[in-house]
Amino acid sequence: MRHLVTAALPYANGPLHIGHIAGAYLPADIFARYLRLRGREVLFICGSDEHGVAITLRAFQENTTPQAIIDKYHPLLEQSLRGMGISMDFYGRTSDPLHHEVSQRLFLRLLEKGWLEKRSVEQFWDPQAQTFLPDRYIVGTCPHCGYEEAYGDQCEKCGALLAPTDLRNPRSRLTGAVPEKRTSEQYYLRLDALQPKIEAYVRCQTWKPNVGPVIENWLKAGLAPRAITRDLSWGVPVPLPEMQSKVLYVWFEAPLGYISISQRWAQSIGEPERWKDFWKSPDTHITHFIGKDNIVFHTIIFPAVLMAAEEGYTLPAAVPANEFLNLEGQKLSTSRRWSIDIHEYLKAAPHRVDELRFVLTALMPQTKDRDFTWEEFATRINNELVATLTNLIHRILTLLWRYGGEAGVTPPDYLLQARAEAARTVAAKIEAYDFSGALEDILHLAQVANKSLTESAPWHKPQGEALSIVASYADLLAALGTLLEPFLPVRVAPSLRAQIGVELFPWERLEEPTPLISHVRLKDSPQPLVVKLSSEELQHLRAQLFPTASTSASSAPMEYISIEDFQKVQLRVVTIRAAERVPKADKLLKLTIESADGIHTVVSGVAQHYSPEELVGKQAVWVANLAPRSLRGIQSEGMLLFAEDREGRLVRVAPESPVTPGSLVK
Ligand code: B3M
Ligand code: ZN
Repeated sequence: MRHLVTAALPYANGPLHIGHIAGAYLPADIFARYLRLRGREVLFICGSDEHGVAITLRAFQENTTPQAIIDKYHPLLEQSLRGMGISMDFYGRTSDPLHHEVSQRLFLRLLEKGWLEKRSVEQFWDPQAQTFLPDRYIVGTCPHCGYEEAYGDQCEKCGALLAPTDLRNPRSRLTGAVPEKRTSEQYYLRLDALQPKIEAYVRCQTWKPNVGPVIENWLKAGLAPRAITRDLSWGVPVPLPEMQSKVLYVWFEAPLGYISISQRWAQSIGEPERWKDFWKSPDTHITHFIGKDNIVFHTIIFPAVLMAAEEGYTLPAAVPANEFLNLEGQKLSTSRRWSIDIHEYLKAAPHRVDELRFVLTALMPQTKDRDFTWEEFATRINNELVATLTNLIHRILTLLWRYGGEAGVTPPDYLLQARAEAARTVAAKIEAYDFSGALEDILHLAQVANKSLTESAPWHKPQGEALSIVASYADLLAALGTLLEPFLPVRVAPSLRAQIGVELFPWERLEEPTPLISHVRLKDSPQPLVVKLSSEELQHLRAQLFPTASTSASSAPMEYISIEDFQKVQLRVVTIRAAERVPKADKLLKLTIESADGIHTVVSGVAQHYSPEELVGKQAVWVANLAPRSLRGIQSEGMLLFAEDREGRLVRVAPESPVTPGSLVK
């Protein structure tokens, strides 16, 4: 069995964040690495998705060209993925002329086969920008769930696929103008006519529990013809003379990128026909790793296109979509700058890549949305990765070194059985796309070994006996050097193998309860594989990377409020008369302030930025009518305003020159 593994082609309009990695790239990488260790033939590809309105929108907002945007992000995306240890065999891009050629050819093929139909459609026109608005440029209220920021092609809240005409109160994302309807001609893919083929395909696959129902809902509703051309200038041009100002819909051509990128890979290894082994062969198993918002495109539309072409394309065998990872309780968003970007993490913590992989695997949103918090980042590293796993390894290595560093290895049967059993369950879970479960099984194996080592207490034995007890655990270390490779391949697994002088083993060997090695010799004194994250290091990372959700200077559409909304907030300048720390709360200061009507108490979370002395006698802006609340048992009235910069530093906001306490800010 041959495998093609793909991970969603990231839009080249912004950086990758932790949610992307946990959603698609890390599971794809674990899967591909595991298959290689199994001895399977694997091609793992990815590449930048360089078309689509997200990119044109970004260019419009930054007053630049789509080309400049993709040329900036394409290399950044690849570097971020490689930096995270994502082991793609090839990383391509959809602006590649070869990709244009493949997409245009498929379009013409579908036209020739009668699966496309030209329709004259009413489309939205932005009177202010003087342009047709692609579906995604229009926002409005979702008719299904009432979400007010739904896009014209899909509601990101409930997942419903939409047409812009479905939206209530539509408005242009470019200018905010109310769009007008105008007529334009587009090609439609006859998904309605393809439905029986799609159903036959869908019904003979097994889908993950969070994927199957999504597909079924679609089919139950009945598939409708879907426009696959757009009035846009950026994209793959429609290869027809009468449609020169139009391009192929990005969701028509981007998945074809999997094919064109495979072709580029084949060329790059000097075997230009090799891509056919993967795309024109029933012996190839294709797995697409994606996020949940991409399900319909990969399970219905893309297979429909492949089937409609009638050219013997291999169809996707599995689409193990993940749900979303949130950050500290909020949806990750590049435009709102609520995100931890991978290129920044790699800069801030270049030696802690496996640690991030570990935490993102543990928190992988496999069946439901999960939440990343910095707190948990630290506890998972310290209490699981280090305390359970790498400390055990280090403990064994250190004892081995202490007792002589070299010995024959004769592992007891129960350890061999435990390791073989773990290798089998880890494999089964990876094959079922349960990557966090697989990682837990490895941790469990470490716990078992830890307990047995403690019980056998070699430190109470004479040196010779102690050495042979400890050496018997070297088999487990040799196994971990391979078991950990899919999960922690950047530093941890290779360093473990180097320290005990072993190579990777074929996965099958791990599943047999027979010794992997008969002898072990340490060349050097052992080095810890991972060191705990101190609270200072955590704080430092947080300060460098912790996002500050911002609405200004971002590319998110501004949400306007009325002057009446603003006037509800009563802002006053006050003078800080006294300040003290709040016991046992290292972030809080208790401030006594003077306003027009007398003295008030405010608790402020600024103790890490200001000492009490620095604030006494100073003026600040106070939100006077914020409902009082109790913080650490102190009744806090209102709130003082501080500006927060990119590094998370808080700076007091005050009038340019002193004013009478209680003066209104308006
Ligand atoms: N460019 C990624 C996204 O929706 C989208 C995937 C394409 S896969 C062919 O964020
Ligand atoms: Zn909705």
